[in-house]
Amino acid sequence: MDQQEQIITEKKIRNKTLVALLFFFLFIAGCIVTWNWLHKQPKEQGALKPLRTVLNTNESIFSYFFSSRHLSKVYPKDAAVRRPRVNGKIGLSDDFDAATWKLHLVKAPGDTLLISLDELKALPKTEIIFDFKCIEGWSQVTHWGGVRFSDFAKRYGLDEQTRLAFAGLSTPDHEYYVGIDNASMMHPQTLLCYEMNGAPLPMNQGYPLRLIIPVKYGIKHLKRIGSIYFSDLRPPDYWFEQGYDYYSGL
Ligand SMILES: Nc1nc2c(c(=O)[nH]1)N[C@H]1C(S)=C(S)[C@@H](COP(=O)(O)O)O[C@H]1N2
Ligand SMILES: [Mo]
Repeated sequence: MDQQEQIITEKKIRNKTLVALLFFFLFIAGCIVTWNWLHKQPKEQGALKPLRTVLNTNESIFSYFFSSRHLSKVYPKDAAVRRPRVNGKIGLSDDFDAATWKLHLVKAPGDTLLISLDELKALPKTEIIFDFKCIEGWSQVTHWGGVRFSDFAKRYGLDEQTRLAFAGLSTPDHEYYVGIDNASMMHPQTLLCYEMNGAPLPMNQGYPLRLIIPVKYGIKHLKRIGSIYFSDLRPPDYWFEQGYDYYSGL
């Protein structure tokens, strides 16, 4: 009796093991088939089409839950690194003439305001110390100062413009450019930034003016802003064209 029970048990174990192995191989085969299928799909805006669909779906879910009352975590000043890493250099050409720089604020086609750094510095200054996150996987607590984009929008009468879905920003040489939803632009922690660690921005960190937008990954923090315009259509975006997520929210 005891012996028989044991035999049945062993048989059962063997059968179960076989079934488990079978499922395992079916799973692996499924992965291979899916992988091959995925890589035969057409590209859409730099990414394989099914992946782009996933990114776009995430975007609609995350932007639905986005709230300007939700703030990124802030840190004390002494938590900030003294010499932040310099990452991208696209659009920071050497022939840039800082002396003649002005921000081109395109309110409408044919209606562009030229704004100097001193005019921006005359607006209320806001500082933020937060964990800057790059999509490549590193992050750093860094300290920035400048004018809140929402304060800037109020000063320059951008009510109508910021009701459109997007802002488009670009370097003076148009080599680097980003598109950002205006809900994120108007977030209270989004800055037109002219200071790092209490000093003017270094050249390679975007002097004279960069974007600091803690609700987004690093790719959207455009250094050396040349122009800003507004649109209901998605403005062109450098990394989006390389297949990255357009929204890139945190
Ligand atoms: N003009 C410009 N801005 C840019 C980039 C760039 O290549 N050119 N790289 C972006 C990326 S990917 C990151 S992570 C941050 C890095 O900012 P930092 O160099 O000040 O660390 O800047 C962003 N802004
Ligand atoms: Mo980045």
